[in-house]
Amino acid sequence: MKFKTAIKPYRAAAGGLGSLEATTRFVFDSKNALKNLRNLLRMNKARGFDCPGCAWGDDNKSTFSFCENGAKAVTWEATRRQIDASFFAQHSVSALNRQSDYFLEYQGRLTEPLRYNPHTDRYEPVSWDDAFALIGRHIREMDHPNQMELYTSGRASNEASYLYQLFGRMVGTNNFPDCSNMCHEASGAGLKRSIGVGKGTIHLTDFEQADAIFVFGQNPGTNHPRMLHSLRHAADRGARIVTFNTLRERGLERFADPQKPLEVVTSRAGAISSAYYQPNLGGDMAAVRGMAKALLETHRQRLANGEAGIFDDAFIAQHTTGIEAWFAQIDAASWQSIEAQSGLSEQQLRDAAAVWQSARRVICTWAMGITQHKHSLDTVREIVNLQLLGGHLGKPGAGLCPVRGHSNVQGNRTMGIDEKPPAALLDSLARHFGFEPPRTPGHHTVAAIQAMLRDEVKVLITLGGNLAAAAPDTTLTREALKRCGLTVHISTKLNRTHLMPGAQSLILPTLGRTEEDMQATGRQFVTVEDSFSMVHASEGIGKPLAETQKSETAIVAGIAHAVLGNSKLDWLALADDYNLIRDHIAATIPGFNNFNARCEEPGGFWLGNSAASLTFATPSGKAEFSSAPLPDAVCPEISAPFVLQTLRSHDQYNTTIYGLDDRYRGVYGQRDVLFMHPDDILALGLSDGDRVDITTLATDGITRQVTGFRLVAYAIPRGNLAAYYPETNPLVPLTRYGDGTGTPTSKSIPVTITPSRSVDTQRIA
Ligand SMILES: Nc1nc2c(c(=O)[nH]1)N[C@H]1C(S)=C(S)[C@@H](COP(=O)(O)OP(=O)(O)OC[C@H]3O[C@@H](n4cnc5c(=O)[nH]c(N)nc54)[C@H](O)[C@@H]3O)O[C@H]1N2
Ligand SMILES: Nc1nc2c(c(=O)[nH]1)N[C@H]1C(S)=C(S)[C@@H](COP(=O)(O)OP(=O)(O)OC[C@H]3O[C@@H](n4cnc5c(=O)[nH]c(N)nc54)[C@H](O)[C@@H]3O)O[C@H]1N2
Ligand SMILES: [Mo]
Repeated sequence: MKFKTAIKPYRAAAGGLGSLEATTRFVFDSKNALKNLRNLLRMNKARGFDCPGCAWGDDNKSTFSFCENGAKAVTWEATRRQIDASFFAQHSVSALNRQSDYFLEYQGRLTEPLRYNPHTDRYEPVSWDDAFALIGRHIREMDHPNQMELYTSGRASNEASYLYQLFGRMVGTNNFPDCSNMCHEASGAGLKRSIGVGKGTIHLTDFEQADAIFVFGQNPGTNHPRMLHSLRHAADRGARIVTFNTLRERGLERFADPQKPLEVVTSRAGAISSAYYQPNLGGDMAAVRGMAKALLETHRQRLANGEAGIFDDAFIAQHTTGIEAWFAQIDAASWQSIEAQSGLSEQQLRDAAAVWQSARRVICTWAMGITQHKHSLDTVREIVNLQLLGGHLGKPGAGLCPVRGHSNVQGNRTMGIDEKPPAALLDSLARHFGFEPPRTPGHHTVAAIQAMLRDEVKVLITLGGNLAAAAPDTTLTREALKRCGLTVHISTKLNRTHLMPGAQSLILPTLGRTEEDMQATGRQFVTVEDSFSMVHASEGIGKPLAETQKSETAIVAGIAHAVLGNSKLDWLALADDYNLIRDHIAATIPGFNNFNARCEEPGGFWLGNSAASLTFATPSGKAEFSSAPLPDAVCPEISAPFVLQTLRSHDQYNTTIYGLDDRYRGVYGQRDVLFMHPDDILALGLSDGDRVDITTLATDGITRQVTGFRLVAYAIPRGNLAAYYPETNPLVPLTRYGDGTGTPTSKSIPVTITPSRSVDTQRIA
C-alpha cells in the first residue's frame, strides 16, 4: 500500500463538508454500501445497535445520530472481507509480524477458530469443541487460580462481561486487567474518594442548561464528535466554553454541524471555545489550583469588606468536609510555582476563574489529558474541589463529566470487571450464587504484564482489545505475552496481539455489535451503559459472515462450561437466552431491578448516581475536599528537555488504524510525525520536516527509542511534544504509572530528541 504524504494546515471548521465527505467515502469504499447506509440509519436509535465508536450519550433527537468516526467504526466492522484458513496457510506468524497494524486489520473479519501450530509457525483451523476443551484443560491444570489473567476491552456488552467476571471469580481470581486501567482509572478512583461514586454525575441534557463548561485535556472533534453538538448548542445560546488543551485542536475552536445542510453549504461554522488555554502537559492541577487561588482571594476580600462571599457556603457546610486543609494548600502554592508548572500566566488563570465565578451552573469535562499522568488522581480530585466550591453538583446544568472512551467501558465496571472489587459486589455474588468469591485484589494491566514477565501466568484470555499494541513498553509487553502458557483471544479482526502467541494459542472469532445474534431461543439483544449512566439495549442487524462465528456471550459461556461444567451454573442455558443473564444481573447489581422489562424503555434507563442526589458514599458521608500538594514536577524523577504525550489521530480507533490522515491537524498519509513548537525546532538546529529519533529518559537502564519521526511545527507550548499512539508505545515505561491508579503515564514521557540517522520510510507502508 502506498500513501501520498503531506502536511497542510486545516483551515475549515471541524465537522462540516470534510466530515460528510469522509463519511461517505468510508461508506462507499467498503463495497457494501447499501448495508452500511442501513446500518448507519439505525445506529443509536431505539431498537438498533449502540455505536461501537465511543461512550457519548444519545439525544434521540437528531435524524442521523452518527458521526464520521462512528461511521468508520461501523463500516470497518461490517466489511465483507474475511480471513480464512488459506490466508494463514500463505502467511506465517513471523511474516505477519513484519506487516503494519493497518495491514493486519485490513485483511477483514476472523471467521473460524484458529490454533497456533509452533512447528509450522502458522494458525490452523480448530473446532470450537477442541478449542474449549484445550482451554478447560489448561485452566484445570493450574496450581492456583491467580495463574490466570482475564483481560477485557471496553466494547464487551454487560451480558458478556458479567458472565466473564462471574466465571473468573468462580475459578477463584480477581485478576481482571482491563483497558480502563490504561484509560479513565484516575477518574473512577478520584471521584470515588471525593464523592463516593466513580462515575460522572450529569445527564446529557445538563449541557442545555450550563452557563459555563470547562473542557480539560480531550479532543472531542476526533474522539467524541457527538459531544461537539452539545458544545456547539451551548455556545450558540451563550454559554462560555473554556478549554484547557496543550495543543490547538480544530474541533474545540470551530464546528459546523455536518447534519445541518445549511451550515455545510455556507460554512457557517460556530465558535466553540470562548477561551482556549494551552497548559504544559500535566499542568492542569496547577491551573485549577491557580483558579482556586484567585477565587479564594476574591472571596476573602469580599468577606473583609463585609460583603457576601462567592462560594456556596450552605452547600459546603452541609455536604462537604476538608475545605480548610485545601485552602492551606492553596495558600502554600505560590503564583510562581503555579505559573511554572501550568505554563499559564497568573492573568490567564484569573480570567478563567472569572468565567467560573460569573456562572451559576458549571460543568467540568475531561479525558486522557487529565488521566494519563503520574498525579492524575490528585488532578481529578482538584477539579472536583473546584466544583464543590460553587455547589456545582446535584443541580441541573452542573456537575462532573469524565468523558469515557470505549463504548461500554463504564458498563464493564458496573458488571464487576474490577481487579479490586468492592466487598458489596462480592457479598452479593456469594449470596446469590452460593460460592465464596476470592477477596484479595487481583492484577491491573501493568501488574498482569509484570506477572507474565515473571513466568507466573499459565492462561491469558482477552475479551477483545489488542494488548500487544495498547499496553506500554512494547518490547517488554510482547515478551510478556509470549511467556504465557496459553493465550486465548476473543476477537473480530486480526491484530498484533495474535502474533505474540504463548506456548499455545487460540484465536476465537466473535460477532460484533452491529451483527444479528441468533441463539437457541431466538434473536438476542445485549445492553450497554454510556458516560451518563444510561443503560440501553443494543441489537445487531447485519447478517454474520459465517456460522462459525460466535457471540462474545456464547464464547464466555462456552469457556466457563468447559472449565466448571454444570456444577455451579448451567452456563450454556444462559447463552441460549440472555434474559436469564439479565435476571442474575438484576439480582446482584444495584440499580438493575426489573432489568428485562426496563430494557424496553426507549432511550434506555438511568442507573442513578448517589452523588448527583447529594448522598455521598465516602467514609465521612460527605463530599471530601482533597488537599494534595502540587507535585514537585510533572516528571519528578528526571529532568528532561522535553515531555511527550502520545495521542490519537483522526483516522484511528485506539490501535485500529483506518487510514493515515489526521485531517484536523493537517497531517496526510503518514503517522510517524512529532509535533513540536517552531522555536524548539530552531533551538535544536533543525528544520520543519527533518527526521528525528525519540529516546525516553528513564532511571532503569533500559533503552527505549523510536526512530525516523518527521518534525511538524505546531501550536504547542515549548518543551512539550506530541506523537501518535500506538507507534510511540515503545517509549512508555511499564514501571512508570499513576499514583493510586496504575495507569501508564502515556501523556508525560520525559524524552530527548536527536537528528535521525536511520530513516526507514517504508515502515508505514
Ligand atoms: N475516533 C475515535 N474515537 C475514540 C477513540 C479513538 O481512538 N478514535 N478512543 C476512545 C477511547 S478508548 C478514549 S479513552 C477516548 C480518548 O479521547 P481523548 O482523551 O480525546 O484522546 P487523546 O487522543 O488521547 O487526546 C488527548 C487530548 O488531550 C490533550 N492533552 C494531552 N495531555 C494534556 C494535558 O496534560 N493537559 C491538557 N489540558 N491537555 C492535554 C491532547 O492535546 C489531546 O487533545 O476516545 C474514545 N473515542
Ligand atoms: N501510548 C498510549 N497507550 C495507550 C493510550 C494512549 O493514549 N497512549 N490509550 C489507552 C486507552 S485510553 C485504552 S482504552 C487502551 C485500549 O486498549 P484495547 O481496548 O486493548 O485496544 P483496542 O485498540 O481498542 O482494541 C482493538 C481490537 O479489539 C478487537 N475488537 C474490536 N471490536 C470488537 C468486539 O466487538 N468484540 C471483540 N471481542 N473484539 C473486538 C479487534 O480485534 C481489534 O483489533 O489503550 C491504551 N493505551
Ligand atoms: Mo480509553
